[in-house]
Amino acid sequence: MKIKLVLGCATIAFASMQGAFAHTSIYTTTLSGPNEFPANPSLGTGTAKVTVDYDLLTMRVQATFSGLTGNTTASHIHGPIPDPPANPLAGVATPTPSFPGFPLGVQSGSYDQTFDMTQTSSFNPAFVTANGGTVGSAMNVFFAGLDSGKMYLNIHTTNTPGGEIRGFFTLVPEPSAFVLGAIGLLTSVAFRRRVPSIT
Ligand SMILES: [Cu+2]
Repeated sequence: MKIKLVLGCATIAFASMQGAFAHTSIYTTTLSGPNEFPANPSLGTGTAKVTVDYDLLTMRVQATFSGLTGNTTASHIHGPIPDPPANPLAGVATPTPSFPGFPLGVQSGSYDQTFDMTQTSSFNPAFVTANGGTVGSAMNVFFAGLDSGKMYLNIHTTNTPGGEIRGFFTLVPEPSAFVLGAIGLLTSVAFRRRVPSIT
């Protein structure tokens, strides 16, 4: 009876840990000139992070950049690039001409905005048209592109109109179900040892 109760607690703990991790995915990248196609010698650098909440269907975009040689004219996420990528280039997927509120006319700055991915306004209309014609189909293509490393954030500037720095997003690995399961099992063993043997 007591063992069953303890295992039940461990199971609940395991389930809640899974819940805390399961529905948000984080993708990160480093932005640079050599990452562009064609590569350029800019010494500008930056980082970008995308957090997708698959329950709320939101996407938070965070970026910082500095050292650009030109002033920013636009930034957005492009993709997905073709497979295999003869040319690792693709059209703009997010709002055009630039992310709303992205700092323009500067050589350094930062950005943080969350998009409701169920809204047409979160996409380039041409991207929706080219990917099934609905927000739902476009969203699926976008998220699949993130998962397969085919989406990149690009920052365009006055002296490099095609893009001065960019980077492809890659998924940040989560604690695996195996690790979480092992934690749950160890927890249940630890609890069982403390149960006094009065039966
Ligand atoms: Cu662009």
